[in-house]
Amino acid sequence: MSQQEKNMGVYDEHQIQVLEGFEAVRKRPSMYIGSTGTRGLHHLVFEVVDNSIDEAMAGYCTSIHISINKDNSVTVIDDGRGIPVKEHPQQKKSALEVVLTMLHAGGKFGGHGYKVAGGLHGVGVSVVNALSEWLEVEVSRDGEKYYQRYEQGNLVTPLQVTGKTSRSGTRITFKPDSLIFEDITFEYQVLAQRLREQAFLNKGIKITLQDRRAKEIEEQIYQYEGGICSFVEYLNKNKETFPPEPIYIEKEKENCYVEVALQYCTGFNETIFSYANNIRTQEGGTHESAFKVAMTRLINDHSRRLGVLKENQDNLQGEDIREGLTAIINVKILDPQFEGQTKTRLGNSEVRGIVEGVLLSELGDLMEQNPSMAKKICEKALQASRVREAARKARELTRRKNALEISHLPGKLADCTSKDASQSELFVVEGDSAGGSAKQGRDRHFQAVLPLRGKILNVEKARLDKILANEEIRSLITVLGTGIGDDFSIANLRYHRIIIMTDADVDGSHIRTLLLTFFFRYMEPLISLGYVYIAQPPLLKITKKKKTYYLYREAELEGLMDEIDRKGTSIQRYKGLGEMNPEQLWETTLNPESRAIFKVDLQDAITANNILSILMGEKVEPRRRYIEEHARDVRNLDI
Ligand code: 0RA
Repeated sequence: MSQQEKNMGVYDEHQIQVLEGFEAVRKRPSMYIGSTGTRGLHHLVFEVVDNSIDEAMAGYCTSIHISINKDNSVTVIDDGRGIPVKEHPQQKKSALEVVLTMLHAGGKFGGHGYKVAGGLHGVGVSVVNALSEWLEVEVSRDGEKYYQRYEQGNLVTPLQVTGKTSRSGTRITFKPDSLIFEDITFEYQVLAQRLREQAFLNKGIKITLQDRRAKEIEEQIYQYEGGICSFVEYLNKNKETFPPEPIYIEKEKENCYVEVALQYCTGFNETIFSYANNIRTQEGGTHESAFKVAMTRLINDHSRRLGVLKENQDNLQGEDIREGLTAIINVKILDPQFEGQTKTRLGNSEVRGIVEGVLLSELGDLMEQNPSMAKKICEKALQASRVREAARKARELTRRKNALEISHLPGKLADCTSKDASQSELFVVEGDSAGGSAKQGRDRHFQAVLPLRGKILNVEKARLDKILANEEIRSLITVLGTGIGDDFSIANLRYHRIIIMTDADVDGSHIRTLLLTFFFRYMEPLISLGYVYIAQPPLLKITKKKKTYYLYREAELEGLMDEIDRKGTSIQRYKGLGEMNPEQLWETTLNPESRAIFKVDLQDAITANNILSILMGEKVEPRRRYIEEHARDVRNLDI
């Protein structure tokens, strides 16, 4: 960032705008952080870290350190400017206190510099403060160290000078309030994943994540000089790729920073992640569509020029050009507008022309300088267009068939009586015997069961025409009612909960992964709109006299045995769903009152993408290694 822009973004106490107090936050936490479950809990950390990242984007912070402490409190340390501490002119208290106690105060709405403040985050550190049992802040600024402590958002230790310092920065430690959150246990992987992503998006920044809860401290450092190029390499880790190094473009134009990295794989899938001000724009937007438009134009122009496309041939289509493409589009703008159902579509119209212009000139130059690479891309797109034509014919065939079959859903489906999709659940069950128990055990008013025989086709490796020829996939598509790919329509979805129910073993994980791959590739909105769930059947049943306990994790056994007297207990280990009778299945896995199910979260799409390509891709060695490493910890295969 230029010096001029740095100056433009100089904040002081005066610019902090105060909007309102925060009593409401503790009453209705979900309004501010989405939920009081795991997602909301981790959101607290991201909220604080986002502020540090803002400092980095403004050019003042190079390093962020996050630690999960023994008591489940979290410490975030950065070397930014430090939150201002002087008296706020209107509020008559220190700016630090304003930032920590007033909603939306923090200079974020001052309109200077690229800010994370988006539709999802940017509620402010004050919300973290309000939802913490306690929070301590230490600011290093102007040669001094300052300290404050809050409890449930109330100031208990007013601003103190605690010493001298030659550095600057902010250190915040907070402990989530267990009165607010269902469970205050942080998950290392959830934090790791998003912090890694942030490190990719802000090249050079050093993000350290430390877990101090175990005897041996776990620590990982995320720092990528290659930025989003490293991100593309990470996504393509186990794939065959070209060109050998991702293509990289970076330009700042009219207060808009544009950065794109891309690389092709020999496979068929399109993996495009776009971001605006470090927020993943799941629903795309002007930056992403500009990227697609520019790519389509460039590849068509070059295909003509290089003679790959003859005069009498039609233009290549966007989807052909993007087959096998992995790309990251990262823009940073002053005033991002987020739109759409999940507020993850960038709406700023000025971005369209800027991104398109940058790509046409920069990527155009690169392709001209490297005609052999350009030719390879053009030829791959041409090949894709030929196959698309073949697949279209195959699809028309299935569509016609479906039209005939629509009146009778597949015979193995045990449908529910309710016709109200919002009330209905579909259990997709591994194997006929478990399917039988589920059919008997369910509440047929709102629960439908579709048993799947054996493993469904590996959709990562197969093309559309083959996928559609597969019996299990076809019945799944018919039962869900939505269609797939471009024909997908959420309005026709017949169940608002699709619950994948597989055994708690490696085979079960595999089937679950296959199903998720299929949803992820061909019915993505099902996942992003939160309709897909994973059932968690118990591993163990402990009986003592008349009492029954179901355990979902091996690790819980010891705790339970310490609690109850070991004498006279019997332990049953479930090898599969098939071993449960209908009543047990109802109690543990079907009954909404007592079952454990997880919503599948597309925030994990990046992890999913990697796990999927490891498990399903062409290279055998990483798959073997992955399965060996995770065979004992089946939960890790959850996506
Ligand atoms: C308000 C104004 C300024 C910085 C910050 C807040 C700030 C907040 C956090 C939260 C974690 N780390 C942070 N670092 C900075 C601008 C400061 C200035 O003008 O000097």
